[in-house]
Amino acid sequence: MINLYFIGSAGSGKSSLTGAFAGWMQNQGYDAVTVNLDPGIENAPYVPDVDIRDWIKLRDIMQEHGVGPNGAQIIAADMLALNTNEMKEIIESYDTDYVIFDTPGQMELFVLRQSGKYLVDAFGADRSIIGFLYDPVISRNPSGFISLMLQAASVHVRFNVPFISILTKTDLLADEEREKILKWSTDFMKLDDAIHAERPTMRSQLSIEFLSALKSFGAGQKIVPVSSQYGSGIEDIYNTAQQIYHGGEDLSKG
Ligand SMILES: Nc1nc2c(ncn2[C@@H]2O[C@H](COP(=O)(O)OP(=O)(O)O)[C@@H](O)[C@H]2O)c(=O)[nH]1
Ligand SMILES: [Mg+2]
Repeated sequence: MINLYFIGSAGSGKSSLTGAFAGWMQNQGYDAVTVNLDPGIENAPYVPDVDIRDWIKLRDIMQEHGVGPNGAQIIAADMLALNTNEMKEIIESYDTDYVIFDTPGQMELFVLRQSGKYLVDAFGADRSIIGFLYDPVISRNPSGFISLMLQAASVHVRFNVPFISILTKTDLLADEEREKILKWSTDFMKLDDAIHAERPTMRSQLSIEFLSALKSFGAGQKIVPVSSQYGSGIEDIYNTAQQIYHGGEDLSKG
């Protein structure tokens, strides 16, 4: 069983990709279970098999603690850890190859607070993969792209499990734009050129060293381009995940 966590900034496409990935698995005859960890999810684009909202209700938290929606999100994030054992039991009652986790809308709630790390460890860090989502709108500019690389590096440091970088919603990008972003992810000279074109005053030596340091933290690996809307690239995520834990062997079809 592989635990696949989709993590990324608000609106980067985590929920959509969770639905698209589970749908793709089903179409291939593979088995996958979806877990929604976002108590604030609205109009979920899939029906979660396991849903944190069965344990944690934002409205109840707001009433009980006298806080607004943002405060409730923070309390809810901390409450994740309290429900881990029960969720784990339910998830393990499924006989499945993949458990796909849709994480809270606000990435830092899952990445920086204790409970996210606690949950990933409790569910088995040694069979986990993090899919880090690059939002295409932010990735368009070199400064936005580098900011996301920094976030990716911080997620990687925090969880310390194998990592897949994913560029989402590629149907919104022109072909050249998509290729440009993918190139930046592997060719730091190109990225350095681009950031200097955007920020002429930045010192070159500094940025090359900086980008190399990022690389050593797991950022700067090849990015997998996907579109949840058109189902493109989903198979590449699956193949990469299989490569990480099963040496590239396919699952048996059920
Ligand atoms: N065009 C397009 N829009 C997408 C795609 N994936 C997600 N979206 C849209 O992006 C917005 C945020 O997606 P969502 O999955 O809720 O992001 P989350 O906040 O990270 O869970 C929604 O309006 C989605 O319909 C995609 O592949 N293509
Ligand atoms: Mg979501």
